[in-house]
Amino acid sequence: MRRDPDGPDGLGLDPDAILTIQHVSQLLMVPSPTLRSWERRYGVPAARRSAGGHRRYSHDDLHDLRRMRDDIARGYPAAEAAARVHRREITVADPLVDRFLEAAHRLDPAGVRNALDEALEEFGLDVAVDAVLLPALRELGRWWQIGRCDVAHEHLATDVARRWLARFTTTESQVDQQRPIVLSCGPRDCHGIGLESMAAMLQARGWRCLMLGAQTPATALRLAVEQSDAVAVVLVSHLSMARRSSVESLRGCRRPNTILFYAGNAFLTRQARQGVPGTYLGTNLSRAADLISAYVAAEYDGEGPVPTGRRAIPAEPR
Ligand code: B12
Repeated sequence: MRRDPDGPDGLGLDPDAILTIQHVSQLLMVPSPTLRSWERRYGVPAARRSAGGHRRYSHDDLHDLRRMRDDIARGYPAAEAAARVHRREITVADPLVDRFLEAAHRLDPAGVRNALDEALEEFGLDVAVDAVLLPALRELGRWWQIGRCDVAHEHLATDVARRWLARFTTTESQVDQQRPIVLSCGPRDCHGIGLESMAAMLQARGWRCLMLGAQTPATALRLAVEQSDAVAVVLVSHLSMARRSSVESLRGCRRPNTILFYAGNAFLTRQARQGVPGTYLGTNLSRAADLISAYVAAEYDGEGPVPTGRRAIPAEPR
């Protein structure tokens, strides 16, 4: 996977992109023979075929395969993981979003935490973040805007969310020989939950992360990248008024062997991504975490340490 430093939108993230089995295998770090046997044995997914009969995967297929991989990594037998994929979890996550919101509205931190813990238990970290935590925070923002809740409810929910995410981001790094992934908000940005969620997902995938967090000056980010010889940078900016200083900060990090990634509502439109160095990560965090993993693994080209967190998916017999 050759990366283009001034990256177009990551191919892996264009929702309309149709992917080959090689690309899916690289993105998910699942061997192609395993992907073929999952389809043959469990119908996950029912991939379309090209004129030449080759499998062609949509993003929904990628999502299903990611669920299958994560559930097996969490110890589910393949057949049960496939059944859960076919059951489509999103509908099941919604009640947990409601419970998160109701608990925040009652100023009940334990209730908020329990909703997140149940999502983690039921679906694992990736889906708990993408299908429960972030939608709940977005909805809380909408409630604040229509006057249905107060900033107090927002602050309480944010505090519980940050403590919950901190459980997955240990400071003592098991892989301190690894060149780190540096995570930072733009110099004028305070919205860091997306970034902290990404740190949790990357650490769960075995990558070493250095978190600089909210309102990081460009000079501080550059120093951290240089001093740690960072393998990658993830910069998040959420407010359009903060976009320019964030792009400057990202530009300041350009160096030969550091991969640049960016995300956040400040970059939602293609126009806002014009001239921004690096690869845009989109709005699905688990998909972005897989893309960062694939790029960083390619950067190591197998020379460097292999991620430790996730159990490798064994190659299935042909
Ligand atoms: C919690 C919160 C705060 C907290 C942040 C605490 C923290 N440590 O993060 C505090 C109280 C500090 C705060 C402050 C402000 N906030 Co505020 N905040 C929110 C709230 C409720 C949730 C934010 C959140 O975490 N959302 C979850 C995120 C991650 O999900 P998302 O927004 O859908 O993001 C998607 C994509 O952007 C992308 N993404 C986002 N982050 C990342 C990271 C990675 C790695 C990747 C791959 C993708 C990704 O994927 C996400 C999911 O699809 C939002 C409401 C909302 N709609 O989100 C308002 C909101 C963002 N805030 C808003 C505003 C206006 C402010 C203030 C200016 C208010 C003020 N007057 O002071 C300040 C600005 C501070 C600053 N300089 O940044 C507005 C922004 C409007 C706009 N212009 O876009 C919102 C939308 C509220 C509203 N409804 O109006 N806020």
